[in-house]
Amino acid sequence: MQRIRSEQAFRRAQSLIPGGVNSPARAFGAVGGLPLFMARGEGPFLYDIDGHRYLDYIGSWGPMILGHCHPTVMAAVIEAIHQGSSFGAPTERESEMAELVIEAIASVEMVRMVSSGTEAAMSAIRLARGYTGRDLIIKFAGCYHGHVDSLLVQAGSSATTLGVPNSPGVPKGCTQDTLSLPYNDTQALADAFKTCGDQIAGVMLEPVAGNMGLVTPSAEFLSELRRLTHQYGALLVYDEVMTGFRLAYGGAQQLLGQTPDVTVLGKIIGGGFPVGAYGGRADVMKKIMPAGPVFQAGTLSGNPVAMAAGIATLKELKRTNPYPELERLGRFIVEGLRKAAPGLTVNQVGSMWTLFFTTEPVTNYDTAKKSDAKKFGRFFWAMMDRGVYLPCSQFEAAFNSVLHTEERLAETVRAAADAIASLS
Ligand code: KE4
Repeated sequence: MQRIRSEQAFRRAQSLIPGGVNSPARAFGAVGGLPLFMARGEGPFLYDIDGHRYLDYIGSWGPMILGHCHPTVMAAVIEAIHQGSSFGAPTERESEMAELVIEAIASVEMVRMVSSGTEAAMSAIRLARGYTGRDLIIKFAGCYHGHVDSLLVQAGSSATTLGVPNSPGVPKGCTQDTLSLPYNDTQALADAFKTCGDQIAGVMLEPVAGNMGLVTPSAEFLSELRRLTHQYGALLVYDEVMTGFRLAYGGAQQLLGQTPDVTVLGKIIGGGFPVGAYGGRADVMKKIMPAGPVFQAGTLSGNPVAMAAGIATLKELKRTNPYPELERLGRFIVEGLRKAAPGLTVNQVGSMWTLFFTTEPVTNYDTAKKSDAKKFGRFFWAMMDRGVYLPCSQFEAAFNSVLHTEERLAETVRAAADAIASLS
């Protein structure tokens, strides 16, 4: 498949933007080849600037659960933009968004809007430290919480893909208070709390991990997380930037029957616009300035146009409740992929899934890294040539939208069988 215009566009971008992209995950470093430049999205499809159509399983890395150019979301954005794009003053749309989030997620009593998942995660960490007066933060290898200095230790997502366990430019002072433990390892967790439990401000994790590929938590891991954080007075922070409003209207925590102290959100709540949020127990959130002493601010926080997109998206999800069908169709494609790729591991929750090029179970970062990432790269391009746009890394999750019908998923399964046969 010729992609001349993307090649030209990439060459131009490389002289202007570091690596030619504004986020490393898009550079195709993990799969080789040159990134595609997109012209537009429509429903479940993306169209590159060479005119090729792809069934989109990235969905902007999660936000586009309703598909591209959803009419209700577009109408809300157009109405909002005619009233102005940004005021730097409070608007009622921010309260409407806050009400929707608080109503949807039982553990969230108050919420603060910011402009990205990274900003939300960074603020949640500052809040945990400010609320407890402690410094230590626990995270888990393979989980990614944005490019937060103190959390760029064994990050998942593109940091994993680039093989950079922690980034240059992060002073050791930023990470000396960060413990990175293996995901799903209750013994390591118990040992950490036994050793320094009274210094731990918070524990942050992806309750269902998407940034090492899709990895699910064990019930024991989740209950130990809640028990130990309660016992030692640390805050339990669920990073639901990816899973919030994706796996259930109430997020992964609703699906898993868990109650964290703080929840970090992003992606879907912006409906494709730059929105992040962090929320949780009122007594904790009231520590945030100007209600409390913990500083956090943002010029475009709660931007009215972005709020309009997010509100329209959440209202559509609340009205249609697509989650049972997303789960059914998630199982449908995974069963098909297991037949198309006998022996390979496929993990799935709801509309998130990952085909790992390994025959072993994938339950944490180390087992995920046993996958043959090079073979995944060849599979990625074989699927691209068959009109299927998968996440461009073995260590990412694929996302079905509500417009990924059974027929389209079946086409993907047929393409996968053909692609895998072409690899041998
Ligand atoms: P943003 O700052 O990219 O909005 O959110 C950071 C973030 C925080 N927490 C979780 C669980 C996340 O998945 C992310 C961002 N996800 C990546 C993809 N795995 C975004 C893609 C990219 O970096 O370009």
